[in-house]
Amino acid sequence: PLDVLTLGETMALLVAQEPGPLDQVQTFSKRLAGADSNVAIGLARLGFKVGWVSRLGDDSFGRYVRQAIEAEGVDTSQVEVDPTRSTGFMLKARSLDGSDPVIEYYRRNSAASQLGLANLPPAYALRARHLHATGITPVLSPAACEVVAHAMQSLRAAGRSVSFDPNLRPRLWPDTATMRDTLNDLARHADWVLPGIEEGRLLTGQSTPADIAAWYLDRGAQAVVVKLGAEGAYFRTAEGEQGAVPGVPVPVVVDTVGAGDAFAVGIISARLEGLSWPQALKRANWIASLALQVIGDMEGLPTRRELNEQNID
Ligand code: KDG
Repeated sequence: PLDVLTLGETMALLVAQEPGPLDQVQTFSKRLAGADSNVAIGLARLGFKVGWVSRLGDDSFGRYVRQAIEAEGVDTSQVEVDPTRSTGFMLKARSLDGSDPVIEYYRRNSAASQLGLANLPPAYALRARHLHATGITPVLSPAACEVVAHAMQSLRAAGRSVSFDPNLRPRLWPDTATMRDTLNDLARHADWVLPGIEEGRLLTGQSTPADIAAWYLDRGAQAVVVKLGAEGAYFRTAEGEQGAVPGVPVPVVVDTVGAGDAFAVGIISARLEGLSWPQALKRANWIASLALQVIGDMEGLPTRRELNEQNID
């Protein structure tokens, strides 16, 4: 059995070692990028059994991605190698003031863009007790969108819990309306919806965290957690419980990418352990604060031992 299932594209990430425009950068270091595998790795570090479903090219980036994810103890038995397509990669600039760094994608028509129903055998999916889906996988292609929708519906129908992080990547969508409608349709199949405040505003047209949460609760969510950046996070449940938990101060924000995934690791792990929503938000804020302090997208994610030493719940 698996605790958690994720599916989506993971790319090689080339992070600039010096500031400046990407075309001027001389030295990059190679890491991993991919919201779904970031969450998988974070949960595996906390001792959960996690499966990550994807497709990779038969190339050096593909072998690197697979090895790095396997080294974290994540199950990659359902990862398909496509000899006809490449593994995607992306470049990330060095931001010196804590603002979101400039990124450049090389992922169009990648091996992972062809993810589809064939990649997720029902027997494998049903081994999981929780599915975490992100709004990045559905933009890869209609077939990738279909497998995400199918996974969400079938696991929920089987009584498993489902979380959904909209993870807006506007430049990958044809237009805002398509992005909004597709992601809101998917969110209907989630128990827990985890938008950032700006994402929630764009997707729902509401402005306050409470109204954004109410909008998703009206459409079938059991709980909504709205990420408020440095202010922390707000939650509201279908039972009417609500609250806010302040953020964990960070001395210097080194890189914002991956903080939302780190936050999801905190929420999912805490809820699967039976902790309360306020405890889950507290853990999520702490893990997100670690992600903000490293240049990679997943290097900041803590081990179970580091979490225990924190004594946060
Ligand atoms: O959430 C972090 C991810 O966005 C990052 O690791 C790369 O998956 C990625 C993407 O598509 O931007």
